[in-house]
Amino acid sequence: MTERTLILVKPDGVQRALSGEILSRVEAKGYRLVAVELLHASREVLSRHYAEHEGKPFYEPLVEFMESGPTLAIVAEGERVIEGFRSLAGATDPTTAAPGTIRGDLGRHWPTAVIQNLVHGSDSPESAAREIAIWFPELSA
Ligand code: IDP
Ligand code: MG
Repeated sequence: MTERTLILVKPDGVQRALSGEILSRVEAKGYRLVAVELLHASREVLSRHYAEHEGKPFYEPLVEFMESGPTLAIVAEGERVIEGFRSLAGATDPTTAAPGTIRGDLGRHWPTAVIQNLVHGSDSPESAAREIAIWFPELSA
């Protein structure tokens, strides 16, 4: 069954000019781009997007980092794209993320309170539907 996922190239990825490289990996894997938009996320959008992390020690640094510059928001489509993109992205910690993944090949640790790891990808069909409605309400109407 075809599904959709929300992918974000976070501000570190946009700032490092890796948007094209990351989009290219999504396309090269065979997924279809449904929507792509460069935007500066508001705190309102970010607090909804990261609601599950509210109260954690890295929550405020995470939201501040995501507010610090433009993000490339993407909806991609294909069979099993949700787990497929999580696999392309690699583990949360970029230092130990497997080589061959976006985080493993392009990411590293920086001296910041939040882990900067270039991308976000929805982790389940429920998260994908919820997150697409936050970032691209026009696609969920
Ligand atoms: P994920 O992005 O791999 O799904 P989550 O656990 O959902 O990881 O965390 C969301 C984001 O919050 C991560 O991508 C990373 O930027 C940041 N983060 C997660 N855990 C930590 C931590 O322990 N310290 C600092 N930042 C973290
Ligand atoms: Mg997550």
